[in-house]
Amino acid sequence: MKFYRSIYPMNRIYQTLALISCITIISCNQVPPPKAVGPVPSVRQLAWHDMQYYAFVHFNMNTFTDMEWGTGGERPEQFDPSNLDTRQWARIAKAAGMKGIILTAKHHDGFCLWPTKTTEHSVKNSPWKDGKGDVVKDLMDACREYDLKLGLYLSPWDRNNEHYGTAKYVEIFHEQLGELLTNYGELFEVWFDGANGGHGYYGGANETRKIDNKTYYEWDKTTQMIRKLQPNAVIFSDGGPDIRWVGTEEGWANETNWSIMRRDEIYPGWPRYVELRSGHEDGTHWLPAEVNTSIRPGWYYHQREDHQVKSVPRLVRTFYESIGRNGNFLLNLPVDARGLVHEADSAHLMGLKGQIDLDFEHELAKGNEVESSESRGGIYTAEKAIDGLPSTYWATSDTVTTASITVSFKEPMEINRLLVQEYIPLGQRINSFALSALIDGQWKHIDQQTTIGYKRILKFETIKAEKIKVDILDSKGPITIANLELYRAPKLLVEPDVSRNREGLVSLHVPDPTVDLYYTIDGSEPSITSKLYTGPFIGNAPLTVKAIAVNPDNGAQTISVSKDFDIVKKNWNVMGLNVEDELESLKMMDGNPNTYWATGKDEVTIDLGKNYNLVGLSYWPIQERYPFGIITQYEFLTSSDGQKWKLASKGEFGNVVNNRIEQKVNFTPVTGRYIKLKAISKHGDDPRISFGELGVLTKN
Ligand code: FUL
Repeated sequence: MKFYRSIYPMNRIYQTLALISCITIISCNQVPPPKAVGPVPSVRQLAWHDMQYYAFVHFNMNTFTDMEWGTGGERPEQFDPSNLDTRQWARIAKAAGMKGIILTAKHHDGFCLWPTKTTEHSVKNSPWKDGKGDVVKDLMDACREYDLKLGLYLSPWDRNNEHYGTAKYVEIFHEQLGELLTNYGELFEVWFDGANGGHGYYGGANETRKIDNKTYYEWDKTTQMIRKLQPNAVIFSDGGPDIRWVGTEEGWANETNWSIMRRDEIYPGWPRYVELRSGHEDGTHWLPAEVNTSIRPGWYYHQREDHQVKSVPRLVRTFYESIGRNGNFLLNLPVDARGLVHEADSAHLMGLKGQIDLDFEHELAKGNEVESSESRGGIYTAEKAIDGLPSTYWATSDTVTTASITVSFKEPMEINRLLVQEYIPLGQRINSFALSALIDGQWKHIDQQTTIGYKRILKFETIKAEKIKVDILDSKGPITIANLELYRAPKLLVEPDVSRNREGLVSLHVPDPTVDLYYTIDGSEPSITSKLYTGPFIGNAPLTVKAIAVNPDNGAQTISVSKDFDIVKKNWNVMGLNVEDELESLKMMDGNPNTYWATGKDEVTIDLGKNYNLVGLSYWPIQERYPFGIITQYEFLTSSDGQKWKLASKGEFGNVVNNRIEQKVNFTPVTGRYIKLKAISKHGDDPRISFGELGVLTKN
């Protein structure tokens, strides 16, 4: 009894507490959420936003014909991968942190990667798996195994089909779409390319056919089919209806990027594609941007681009300029003729993953004190912005469109990234915001930007802040912030690039200028006791530069890179040119193989300025996306007086077209002041010969 009595009052307390909390919950819930502002995303669009990063795979007939746009006149027998393994694609995509794969089921040349009933131009007539294969099905199975979503690219333009341009082809196109929508499980995205009409094989007609992209394909019908057969799939095209192209294939969105557009003006077909980069602030439809780019210069695999896979720093930049600017990142992997993602591509992908994982390893805002200048109360308090849950959010009162949110740290905190997300189920509202920090008791302005949307990431120099404040300066309605995260990313540590210009100035370069660089020029291995790089230095004589990059924060360092330079080209002069051409010709002697010079003659003669003991030559082929005039067989002559010539070397630059790296040839030493490189044969139909860079070797 005593016991009963003693707990009785406790029971009363619990009851009262329960009542209070009930009232609180009820009253909290009575604070209504803000109303939507402008267009809002559909459920399928919301799911797509969460995809963030996924792979494009361009693999089809072009992989075997070494083309980007096949004519349509190819034969199914040409499709013959030696070792096609879609599980390898999926394994790599998964390991890279991607959430899905979109495959070119049919590209403009019309070849179908699945055994369609609609045409003979498909895998069923190829030697691959004796015509019994189905690449789309294989990829569907691989995606299931690796828990990835599948999307399909179906080119409306078909340069193979004889009926292209007539109503019959549109029926065929719809039938192909129907097959893809029905037989391959759930799709997350259907991708319609914008390129349309023009010259093609068209069943042997070899002519130009033009169609009206707005009306010809009966887009209403394709949309209805997709909605019916794949209700969760978003539809991509230049202008929607669900997802838009970002208006460039270089891999970036504008800093200002609205997920809304005046869609009825732009869909279908849209000539003013530059506006796709930012969207429309007064958009009428939710139409977010997908940033598609390739990991190589081309969409399809070309062996000649094996050394041009985008570097990890370049990919990291693309990540920040797509996902960090309110876009999804669709990164293309050109699968090669074996049917595999190339080793170089996979290595760079993992490099990107490694760096992004490091950049976002420790979130620093959560668990700290947070306050806002205003909140609508209820469940919409500032805490909700840093609770790590995207479904809860801080929101202001209906009339408040300017407000700030401040995170205070117990100890000053090093920070260099802000990640912020609006609660987009209620629309995208913010069109101006600023970031400031309390450093040593003083408020300091860090950055001011425009839109946020689903996700915005700001990068800035590392600061040590007592507080961080985000000021929303302008919003189209009450503010909603679902997420505010802070990070301290480590420095981007990659090996330095070493170059020397025509004047003999040696430069070291890394993407992060706050990293320290150390170098040697005596052949020894560099370390942190070697010379610290403070700017370009003179390296006139032949020399070897070795360099490392070191993170001053933690002493981490890269492996060393080593670069040999021979004599300086300052006094070199291409003979027999007018002044204008002379200036242009410097591009073959500027130390930069990415600039080129081309000449209509089949040889080039250079005065080196004085006699040298020559032991070899070096030739960088042109690095342009569409190369021409690469010398494949050569003769190299030397002379002391420019009159009498001696043949120093002749031969072939083997595989130089496919693998456009520097060609170095040694020969029996000879003294000479004049050199002549003759093209005995060259690549391509262009009458010119081209040079990325030409050099001589004076030491072995
Ligand atoms: C472009 C196409 O023409 C390219 O070949 C590639 O498929 C790219 C993704 O879209 O418009």
